[in-house]
Amino acid sequence: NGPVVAIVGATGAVGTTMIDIIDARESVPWSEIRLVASARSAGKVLKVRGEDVTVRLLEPEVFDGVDIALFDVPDEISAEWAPIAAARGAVAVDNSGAFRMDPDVPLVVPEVNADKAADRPKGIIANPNCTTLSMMAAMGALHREFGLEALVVASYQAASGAGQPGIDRLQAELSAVAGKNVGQHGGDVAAALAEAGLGTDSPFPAPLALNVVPWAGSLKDDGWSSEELKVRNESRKILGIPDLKVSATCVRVPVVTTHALAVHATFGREVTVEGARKVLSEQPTIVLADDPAAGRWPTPADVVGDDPTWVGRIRQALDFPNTLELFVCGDNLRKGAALNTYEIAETVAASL
Ligand code: 2RA
Repeated sequence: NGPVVAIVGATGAVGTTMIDIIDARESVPWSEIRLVASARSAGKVLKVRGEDVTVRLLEPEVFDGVDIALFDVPDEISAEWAPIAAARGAVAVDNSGAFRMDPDVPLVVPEVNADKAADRPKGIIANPNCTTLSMMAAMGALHREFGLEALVVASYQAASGAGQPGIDRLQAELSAVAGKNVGQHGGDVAAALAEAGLGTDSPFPAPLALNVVPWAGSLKDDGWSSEELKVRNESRKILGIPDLKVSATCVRVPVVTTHALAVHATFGREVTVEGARKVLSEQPTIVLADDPAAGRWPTPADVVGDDPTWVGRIRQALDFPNTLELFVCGDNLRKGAALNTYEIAETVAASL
């Protein structure tokens, strides 16, 4: 009989993507897939691999008999409940920010550092933030070959990074501006949203429809956003380069799902575009879409719903030695969240 897996937060944007991923797998190792959520969603019935599963309430006893518990819930819920699951004998794989930088919690991207999943003194494994994660398969592969030294990143982050409320808000804003003469002189997006009854109680700090917003997360010291610091700190931990130079600017764009990143990556060894293309084309979880003459490059619209990370626009920086420019797109709900969490669970299950 296989291990028992629990999905905590099964009814959220990431939880439901997790169920889609499980449904699409040819086979799964689990003898039971337990769905868990807060009182608001407990009792709902969801289909998993063709069978009705009733969502159970998040309470300590729900982890009895569970081997691996996947958490797709806000930081404060994970902070409280992942240790409870671990104390009841489960390996907790957590997709929140609660444990990512804890030195006793590995931060795992299976293509890059699967070996770290075995060293989990707290019984907890963390899944990276979706923005960092979107470039990790590519950066890990290039680092192994060319020795990464510095990253300068600008993100183009989708609304679903803010969960279902982010998706709902962007869709409502798009409906409010559709067909209206706004976004040019004399047409004010904010006024159109107000006219449509959309208040300022948005997951985003400015209108997102017809706009780009240079902010994601919360305010940290010296004007940095929490999201930008996550890109720096998590990249260092995952790649195992404590002194990696990283500078990020995180931007929200009116895309529903799939984060994109423009990456300026400097290496310690000589790197060529052809060499990078060869390395990336050999990775099973990367799609190389890099033929500008044919108009082939990654866009979120191509990548949404896809498991691999797509990479293109690979150029040798003209004024920076051993430096490449790349454009990377990854579905933030799949590889950026649910898929990577599930792949960690598969890695752990294989070792039980
Ligand atoms: C965002 N990266 O896009 C965050 C979510 N984890 O908002």
